[in-house]
Amino acid sequence: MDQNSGKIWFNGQFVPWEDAQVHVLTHTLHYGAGVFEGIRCYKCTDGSSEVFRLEEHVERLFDSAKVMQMEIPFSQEEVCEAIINSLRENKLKEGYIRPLAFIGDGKMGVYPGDNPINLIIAVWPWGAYLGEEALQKGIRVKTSSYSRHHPNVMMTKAKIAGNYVNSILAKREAFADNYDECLMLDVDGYVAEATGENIFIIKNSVLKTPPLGSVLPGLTRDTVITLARDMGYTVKEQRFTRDEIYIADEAFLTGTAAELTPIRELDSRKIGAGEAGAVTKLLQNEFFSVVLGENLKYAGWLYNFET
Ligand code: PPE
Repeated sequence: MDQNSGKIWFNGQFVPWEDAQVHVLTHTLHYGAGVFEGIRCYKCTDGSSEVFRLEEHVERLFDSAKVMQMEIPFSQEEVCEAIINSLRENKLKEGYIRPLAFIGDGKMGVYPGDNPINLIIAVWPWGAYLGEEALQKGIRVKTSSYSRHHPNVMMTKAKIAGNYVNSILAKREAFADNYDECLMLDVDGYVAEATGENIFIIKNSVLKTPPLGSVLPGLTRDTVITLARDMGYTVKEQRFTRDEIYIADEAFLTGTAAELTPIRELDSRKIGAGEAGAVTKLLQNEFFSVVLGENLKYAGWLYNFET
């Protein structure tokens, strides 16, 4: 299968890919009030499969829905089960999982009234988000002319579809200038995150990442903070400016899709030696050994299942 085939779980039923359709007056299509998740399933080194931090992703989906005052008509357990069943139905041993809760058609106008809340779960094979080379060699990043959300304008703890309009504007700008990704600053000018990833820098073996405020509380961010501390590194959740990245030894992005992607250049300045840094590589190796089920210490993060 690919992104355009297989079965999609739609409000409790599996439907063929081509039949998973909605009306053009779907409320979310007009106003962006939908909440979603991005989750990865890995084929482990021993041949089994696992979904990484499944329950926590589903919890974040429900948290996002709560922020948006959307009542998902299923329980968190039912959604976890539906995700595993989707992987089985599509015979997917490894790939990406995209649950989306959205407001259906009925009343038009900004106030969604009693329009129904729908839930779909799509799964598809997805390799390295920013390319296999990006994982090895690192990416080129440019500071965006767009600011990241002010926490009183958009709700930054929630993964809301409409939040990504800001990301799309920024990503188009970065791509037009031939960069792989862009760095987004908060409204005060401090480093926030990238369009779909959190950011870390390393200086003298100390890691820094922006505190939660204008950034999504990334589960990969949390994973990397835990792994780094367990490896003996100091990790500070602290505000920093873009020039602190220019003079950092290393920098990298984290996200479910992007995994752990080194940054080799920001705004035409090489970061460190202009390649994936040594500590970044150690963390990347540790991350992949965990998600591939090679490190039993973190087995609690893996939701193993039989396909
Ligand atoms: N910040 C943003 C804005 C974001 O969208 C993501 C995930 C993260 C940080 C990292 O969060 P986490 O995945 O829990 O570590 N972005 C998702 C969407 C990517 C897409 O193109 O769609 C993802 O990585 O799945």
